[in-house]
Amino acid sequence: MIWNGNKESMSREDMRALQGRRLAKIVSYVYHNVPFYRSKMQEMDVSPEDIRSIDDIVKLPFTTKQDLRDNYPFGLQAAPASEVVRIHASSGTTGKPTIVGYTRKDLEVWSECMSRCLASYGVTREDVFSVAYGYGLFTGGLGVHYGVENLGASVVPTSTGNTEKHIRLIKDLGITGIACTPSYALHLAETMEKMGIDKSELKLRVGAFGAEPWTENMRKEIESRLGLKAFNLYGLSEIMGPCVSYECECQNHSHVNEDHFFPEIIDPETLASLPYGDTGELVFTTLTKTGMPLLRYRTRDLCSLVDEPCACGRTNVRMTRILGRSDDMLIIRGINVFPSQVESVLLSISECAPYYRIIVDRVNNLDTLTVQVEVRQEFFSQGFDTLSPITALEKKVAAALKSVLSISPIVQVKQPGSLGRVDGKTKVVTDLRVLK
Ligand code: DLL
Repeated sequence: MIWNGNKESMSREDMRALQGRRLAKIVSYVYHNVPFYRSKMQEMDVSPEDIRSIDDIVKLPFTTKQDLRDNYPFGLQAAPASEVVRIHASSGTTGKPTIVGYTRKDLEVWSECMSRCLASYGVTREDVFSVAYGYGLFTGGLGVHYGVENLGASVVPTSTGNTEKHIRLIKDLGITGIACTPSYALHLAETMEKMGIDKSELKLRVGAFGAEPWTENMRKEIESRLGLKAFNLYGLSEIMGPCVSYECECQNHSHVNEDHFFPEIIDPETLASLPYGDTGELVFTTLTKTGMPLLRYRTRDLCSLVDEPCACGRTNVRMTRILGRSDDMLIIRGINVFPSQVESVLLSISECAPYYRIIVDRVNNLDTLTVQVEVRQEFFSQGFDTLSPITALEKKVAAALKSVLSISPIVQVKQPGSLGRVDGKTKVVTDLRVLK
C-alpha cells in the first residue's frame, strides 16, 4: 500500500519544484540560525537568495562527520534548545559521538516517513510488530517504534537482548512483523531451530531489515528460515534514522523519501556531482528538518541512484544497495565502529603498546570483534611471563573498549613485537565476514 500517494507518487516535475521551494527555505533558515553554515556560505560567496531551484544545490557547501565533531555537541543545531524534544547520538570517528536533536515537527516527519516504509512492506493495522533494534541513543529502536504506532499496528518493543524470550514472544503473541539487523534475523532463525521451534508454528510474515549491509543471498536465507518476506530499510542518524529509504513490493532498489531528504551522488575524490546511474558517494540534504538540518551531508556510503519509474507506482527516486564505504567505518552488530576509536582507547591505557589488530568475524550469524594488542616491553619485563596480569589487562582493555564502543570485544594481549609489522606498521583491520 502507498501510505502517502500525494508525496510518493508525485510527478517528477512537481517533486523537483517542491524540493526547490523547500531547499530555498531551509538554506535561509540555516544561514540565519547556524553560524557554521553562514560562514561557510560567506566564504563561498553564496547567499540564500542564490538558491531558487533544486539545481542550485551544487552551489552549497558539503557537511562531513568531522564538521559535526568540530561543532560538538550542539554547534550545528538550528532550533533553540527549548524546541528540541529528543536527542540521539551515534558513533564519531574518535571518542566523541555525533549528537542529533529533533524538534516535535522532526519527530512527526520521522514517524510519517517510517510509516511510508512499513506500508510499502505491506504492514497494516492488523499486524503485531516486534521492534528488535536497540532502544536508546541508537535511532533504530525508537525510530521504527513510532512509525509502527503512527501506522496503527501494534508494537512490541523487544529491543535487543534475550533471544529465546524474544522467540517465545513471537510465538505466543502471534507476532507478524519484525524489525532488526539482518544478521540478528539469522541469529533468531538459528536460536529458533535450536529451541526446536519450526517456522510453521509462527505467524511472522514481514521483516524490516537494515542498519548494516546485507545481500540478496542473506535475504533468501532469512526468508526461507523465518518464513517471511524481507525488506530493506536504510537510514542514518545524522539525517533522521531509519526511514530515509525503503523497498517496495518490487524489491528493486530502495525508494528515497526525497520530499524530505534530497539525495545526490558525488565522486568522493573530486566532489563533483555524478549523474543518475553512476556509483559514488551518497550525499543528503535535509529539506524540512528544523532541529539539526544538514546541507549536503556526506554519508560515506557508496551506491547509485535510479530515476526510472518503478512498477509499484511510486515515483520517488531509488537508491541501490550500499556497495561499500568511502571511509574505514565498520558496522558490527549494527553498531558503527571506527578503528580510530579502538586506537584512542588502547593509547589511553599505559600498559598497551601502539601495535594492535582488529579482527571482525561472524560466528553463528553474530558479528564478533577481537582486538589484539601488544603489551609494552617495560610492563612485559615486569612479570607478564605469568598468566594472571595478562588476564587482568585483557579485562581492563575489554571494559574500556566496551564503554566507548557499546560492544563487548574479545581482547588478546600479545607479547611485544609479536604482531608483526608491515612497512613498520601492523595491518590494522581484518574483516573476515564474507557477505555471501
Ligand atoms: O543505522 C539507522 C538505521 C536503523 C537504519 C535501523 C536502518 C534500520 P547509524 O547508526 O547512524 O544509523 O548508521 C548509519 O549504517 O550510513 C550505512 O553505512 C549503514 N546502514 C544503515 N542502513 C543500511 C542498510 C542507522 N539498509 C549507517 N544497508 C549508514 C546497508 C546500512 N547499510
